[in-house]
Formats: sequence, structure tokens, C-alpha cells
Amino acid sequence: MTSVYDNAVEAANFIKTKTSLVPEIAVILGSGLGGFADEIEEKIYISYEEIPHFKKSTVQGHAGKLVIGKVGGKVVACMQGRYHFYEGNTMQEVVFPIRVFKILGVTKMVVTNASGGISKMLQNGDLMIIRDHINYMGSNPLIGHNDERFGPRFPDMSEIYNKKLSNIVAEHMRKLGLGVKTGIYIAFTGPSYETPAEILMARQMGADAVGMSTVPECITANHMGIKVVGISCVTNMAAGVSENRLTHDEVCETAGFMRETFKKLLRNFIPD
Ligand code: 6GU
Repeated sequence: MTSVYDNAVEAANFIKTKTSLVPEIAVILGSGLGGFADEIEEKIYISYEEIPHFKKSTVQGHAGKLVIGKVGGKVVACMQGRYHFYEGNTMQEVVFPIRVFKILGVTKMVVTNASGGISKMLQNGDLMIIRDHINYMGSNPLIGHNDERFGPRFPDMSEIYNKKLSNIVAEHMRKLGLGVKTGIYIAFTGPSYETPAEILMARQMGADAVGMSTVPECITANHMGIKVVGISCVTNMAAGVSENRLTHDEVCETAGFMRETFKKLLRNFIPD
């Protein structure tokens, strides 16, 4: 039987036949934030379905492509669209690309998402640097056989979101005239949005923003020693925080407004 490690090596070898660039930084683009790929120079696109052991991505607003190229001299591997747990993917399938990035030589990861604001300190259109997370998905991507070539059985998670990298992002946000907010991201499985009672619970647990992604990828990156920085785009307020009903269209619309700001931020800080 082949292992996840062997599969990841096979996927990495396939990617290496498509480009001689060796990525140092992985970037995961969330709902509606895929436009950043336009900023990448000397880029090549690889559809997920071409890559061995990658699954097809289905959700609206996600192109399902790996984009490899340069941003200010740094080689990046950018996921335009990610795998969600709510699509019926297993946790292992959700995080498989992160395993492949490690094999390719990635040492840092920028993860982005669209989220609902829980904290009263947040509003629509804010960017929140993820300081820490709460895994409320009822599962963990590291469940099952542990391959020591990736990392230890019981990895420490006391600083998933690298402080130094987060400070660099904060500096760039200030330079662009954006308010700097940091907070705790909580992940529910989705696909239903939360009830007002669930959001109240999440607030009492210390969460500032809520979403359906990011946590599995960041646990896995940390397992392998990849340094992570997380940026959450608050596209709407969570249930009960505002009177408005939640729609995926609103999420995509707000993310669309933030497209240019977001692109500029990533373009500025990645070379740093
Ligand atoms: Cl309110 N909840 C979840 N789980 N994900 C979201 C969201 C809310 N808003 C954007 N993404």
C-alpha cells in the first residue's frame, strides 16, 4: 500500500515536470480572493485534476488551480481555491496539498479566508490577522497513522501563527492605511452558517471571527514546521451579530470589493 508520503512525492514530482521554479512560500486564497494570482510573474497554471492524488474542487468562486511563479523575486505556489471539509472531502484530502508543498520545499505559508465577524471590534470589509484558532470542526487532519517524515505524533500547537511574520503583515497593513486587527478564528464544518446561539457560544469561547476552513491546513503546516501567517477577510457579520441574513453571494461580493486591497497587501509583504 502506498503512503500519503509516497503520494505527496508523486504529486511533487509531477509539479516539478511543469516548472523549474522551486517554491519557498505557499499562498492559499479563500473565497473570492483568487484574483491575487494575477500579480504573479512568470507563472504557470496547473489544474488540480491534473495533479496525481489531488481531488477536484467544486465550490463556487474557486477555480481549482495551482499557480506557481514569482512575486517580487520570491517563488510562490498559490492555491486558487482550496478543498473544504463540507464538500465531503476527508481531512486527509483537505490537507494533502500542504503535504505536497512541504515536499516541494515550502517553508512559509500565507493562508487567507473569508469569515464572519463575531467580535464587535470587527466590521464588514476588515482584514483580521489570525492570532490563533479554535478547532471546532470535530476532527483533526492528523488523525490516523503518523508519518514521522512529516512530523511528530503529538505536535505542539502553541504558536501556529508565526508572530514575526504576522508583525510584518501588520506593518504593511499600516503602510497601506488599513486598520490592524488581530483575533481568534474559529472553524465550524459548515456548510450551514451558524445559528445565533452557536455564535454566542463561539464568542464566549473567545472567538472573534468564524469560518469553514484554514484550521486543518494550518495544523498540518505546523506539524511539518512550516511557518504560517493567516489573514481573514471579514465579509459579513455572523448570525445574531447583525440582523442581516447570511448568503454566500454577500460573502463573495464583499470579498470582491476587497480584491484590490488584498492583492496590494500580498504583493507588498510577500517579498519581505
Ligand atoms: Cl457567518 N460563518 C462561517 N462558518 N463561515 C463564514 C461566515 C460565517 N461568513 C463568511 N464565511
